[in-house]
Amino acid sequence: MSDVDTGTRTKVKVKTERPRLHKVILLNDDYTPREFVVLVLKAVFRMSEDQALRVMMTAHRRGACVVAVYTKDVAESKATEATELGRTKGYPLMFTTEPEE
Ligand code: TYC
Repeated sequence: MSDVDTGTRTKVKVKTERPRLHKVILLNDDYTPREFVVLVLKAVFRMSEDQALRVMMTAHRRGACVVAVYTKDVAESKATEATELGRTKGYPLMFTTEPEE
């Protein structure tokens, strides 16, 4: 039996989507010293003194500031590491994460 070739082909298109990035957000509080926030931003997020000061002051004035964006795993581990640094000193310093739109 001979099959009829309709000339129809199914093309498989491979679509690779980039992983969604997650923001690390610094939250303001009334107790953590400004210099300590700057120190943590420099140590964990490799910021310069200048960058760290700007981010700290933005969170201080507006309540929160986006620190950086990373893949989910990196964002979560950096937020935890930075929050832990505050805890070791008894400060309520808080970093959270959220997915980028
Ligand atoms: N508001 C704190 C103070 O006046 C400093 C501070 C800034 C704390 C930013 C947290 O995310 C923060 N000592």
